[in-house]
Amino acid sequence: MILQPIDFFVYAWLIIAVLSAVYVAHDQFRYNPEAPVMKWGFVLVTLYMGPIGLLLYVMADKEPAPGTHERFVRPLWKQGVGSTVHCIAGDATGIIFAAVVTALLGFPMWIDVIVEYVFGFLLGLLIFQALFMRDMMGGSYRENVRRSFLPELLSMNMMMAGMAPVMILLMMGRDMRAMWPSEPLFWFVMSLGVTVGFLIAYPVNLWLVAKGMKHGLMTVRAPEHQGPHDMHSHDEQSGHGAMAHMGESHEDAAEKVTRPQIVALTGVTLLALLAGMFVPGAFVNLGVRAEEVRSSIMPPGMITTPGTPAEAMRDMAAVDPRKVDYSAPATARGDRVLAPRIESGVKVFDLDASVIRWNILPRVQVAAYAINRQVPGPRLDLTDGDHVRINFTNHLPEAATMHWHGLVVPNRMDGPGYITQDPVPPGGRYVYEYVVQQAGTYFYHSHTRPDRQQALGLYGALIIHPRDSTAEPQTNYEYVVQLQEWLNRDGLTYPAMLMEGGLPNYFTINGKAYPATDTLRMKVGETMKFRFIGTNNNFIHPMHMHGGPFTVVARDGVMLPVAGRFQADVINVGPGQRYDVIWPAREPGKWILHCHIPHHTLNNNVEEKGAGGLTVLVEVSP
Ligand SMILES: [Cu+2]
Repeated sequence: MILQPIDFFVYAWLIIAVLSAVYVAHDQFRYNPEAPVMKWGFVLVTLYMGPIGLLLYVMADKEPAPGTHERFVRPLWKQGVGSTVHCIAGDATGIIFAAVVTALLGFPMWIDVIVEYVFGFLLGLLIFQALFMRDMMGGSYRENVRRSFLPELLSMNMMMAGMAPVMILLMMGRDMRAMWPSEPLFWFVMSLGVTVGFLIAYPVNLWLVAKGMKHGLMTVRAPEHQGPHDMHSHDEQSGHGAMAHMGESHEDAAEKVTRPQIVALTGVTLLALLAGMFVPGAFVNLGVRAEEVRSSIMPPGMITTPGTPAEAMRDMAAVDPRKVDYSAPATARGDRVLAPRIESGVKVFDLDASVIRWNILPRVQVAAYAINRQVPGPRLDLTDGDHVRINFTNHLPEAATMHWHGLVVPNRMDGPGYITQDPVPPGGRYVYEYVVQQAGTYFYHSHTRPDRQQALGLYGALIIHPRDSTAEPQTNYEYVVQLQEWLNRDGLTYPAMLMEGGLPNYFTINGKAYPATDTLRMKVGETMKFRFIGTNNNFIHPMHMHGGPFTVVARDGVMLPVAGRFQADVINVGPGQRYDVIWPAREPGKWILHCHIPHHTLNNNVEEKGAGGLTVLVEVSP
């Protein structure tokens, strides 16, 4: 599934890698007179490095015309390529195998890199060098292990010095899918890591080949091409035997490898290795385990440091689009009144949380945490004294609870997760039951990680009428205003929060941004009660009405005594606050209700039809 624009490139790269490897395998085994171990080396390296591996093969090893391989592969740079290919094939196979296993076993990243190094080194040394090369080198297996140890160490150190930082920094960057082996991005990052490891290991291999300490490319021809010789005998221009001829080297003292050279080179490669493995730890948290963050994509601009725990990453991560289980029609509205079932005098409501696709504008979809497949969740229209039972079912990918904001309820019905109850796990259910003892404007919302869950849409209105309906001020109309901030970028929805990278770019009233918000219609002389609810998480929204002041008649569900009511044309609605205001239509025309933070009346910083976001149009006719 394509979640990010980069995914197109990732899939293309992986397909090209497989096709390239198939071509190289076909060509090597069918036509190219290369030693079997090198044939395998090129196939694996092409699988890991994709088009780069293919390029190396055709430039350095593929016989251009029959009988020319011996001459073609002679240049030192090609021998260096061969040596590096051979090293990388073994090392990278071990590293990738270890990376998959350590991810699945749930090791933290810092253990991953150590296990990867050990596996890569051992596979390179014991299998690819000592075992596969024994035929070429002659001698016993043990002898070959001893002889290969130093070249393998130097080469592997440099390989890992290049590969480790690429793996660590890309895996633990914004898109943590790269940490999990079932994600294509994991394989793409591995591919980039191997490619960088190849480049870093190349100079050392070049030197090792020049000094005759490692193999380069070889030519092995079938007996009919080779005449009476044994298949394993080397052409004198190729294979190990060729080393002595390379670079017109002579067996003189100036060309001999010295102990100081070996010591200095070993030291530098070890330093490079340690730097590659542990310097990235200055930037990312190497204590994170892949399974903790396996599908997290962090918002652009989120600050992660070595001290950022996996839980913080999950908290700010995008909703995984693969978890969406319903797409609401673009025209669907939230805040629908939910009719209760009456069971023995109890009003029973079913609230079901799940991940949905929701249009906040005709062309802008968010992935929302929704109740009963709408944003905001359904409105519960209650009356003071009602006995209610609410069956809360959680189909979200994380545990959740419901809280009845402002209501007096038994403590175990209050909803704060881990405080008054265990959070309801995915697939779980909890029954909230209480008798309503208040009247006014209230709301419900998630109280488990509300900074994430409520920001993604887990809230809805509780409108509670007094037993005596004449006890509240009467108006011609009522309109509930539920606010929300959204962060939606490149098709991914993140919970908007006041953190670096978490700032919202869309704003909605009742789940829609202007111009998709409702248009209210009234006549001059009629009155409208707006019930503002601070269902949003982050900002105080100064809600402003054009066309003259309104009268504030209630705050936080509590009716103000007549003497305490006041007129205003801006009311600051903070998170959790409610205000009931009554506005009389005085003049005909188009009057707008909007937040007075101008950024909140834009859609991703774009003005549409004169406004955006937190704006509602009131059309007053004469
Ligand atoms: Cu605002």
